[in-house]
Amino acid sequence: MNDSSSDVVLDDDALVLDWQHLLTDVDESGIATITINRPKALNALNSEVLEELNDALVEAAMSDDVKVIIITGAGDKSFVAGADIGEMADMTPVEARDHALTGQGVFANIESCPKPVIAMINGFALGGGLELAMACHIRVACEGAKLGLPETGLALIPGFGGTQRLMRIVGTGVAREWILTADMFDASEAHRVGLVNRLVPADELLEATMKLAKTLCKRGPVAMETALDCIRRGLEGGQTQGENTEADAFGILFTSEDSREGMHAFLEKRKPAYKGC
Ligand code: DAK
Repeated sequence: MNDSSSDVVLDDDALVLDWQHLLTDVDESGIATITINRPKALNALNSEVLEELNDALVEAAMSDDVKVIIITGAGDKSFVAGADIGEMADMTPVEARDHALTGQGVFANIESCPKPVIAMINGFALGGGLELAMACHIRVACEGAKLGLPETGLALIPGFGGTQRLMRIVGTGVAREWILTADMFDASEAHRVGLVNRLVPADELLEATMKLAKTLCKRGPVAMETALDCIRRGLEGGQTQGENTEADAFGILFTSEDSREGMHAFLEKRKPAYKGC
């Protein structure tokens, strides 16, 4: 993962980052929540938000206190309504390419995060917002949320990895339809095509997402990191290469204390106590 700069304030023995556009929290179970907090612009992603999101992700990924990360948007209307159109409108081609590379880098960091990252989709997830959700490992959405890639309606294309991730998640047929039509789709349709993992009523979104996150907190952290890595590498190579990676990773996991603990706990009919090593 790439680190990037941010205003760091030293507060006794803890590192506290002074966010302009995010709210961050870590609860006692090890669930970190990163909330994009620009509700007046429906949490649209500008360069500053992208930089802070990257910093918050790096901080959560490196913290011993964090097991699972949730990304969501402030307010009850929008997850993220896209890249900030105002910021992009007058970009030069060079600036636009750099902007795309910046966003792609941040979202690649999310996808390669060693800890599970859940997108809690609480409303509009459009353009760069849906691209952000697709970079997360699991997506939970509330009924009534609207998802889509409206870029072709602006005579653009998705520029933060959307043309690549959507087809890998839902297949080329649905991806072409979503990208070419620029339509917004209801979360129930996104769930039907497999883009959304779990669909819940709006007033149960937080509870359902926390329940999922708590389940992941109980799993072996090294095993989850290894599984995520195998899946990601598998997406970039073929089946045979992927299975070789899996076999190597499976063997390496037998060097971990946690794998012995997991199997012995099963045999001894008790709950495992994982240390993350
Ligand atoms: N950017 C900037 N501001 C936005 C925004 C956005 N994406 N979405 C909403 N806002 C702002 C609105 O301008 C409005 O601001 P004020 O007028 O109050 O100052 C405020 O949020 C509330 O929005 P609305 O008044 O429009 O609210 P409505 O409920 O009427 O409509 C809506 C909600 C989500 C349907 C509508 O706001 C909307 O259509 N928003 C735009 C959605 C959209 O097109 N998203 C995709 C953006 S393009 C690339 C890199 C990245 C990308 C592409 C290329 N390269 C560099 C090559 C990605 C592109 C995108 O994501």
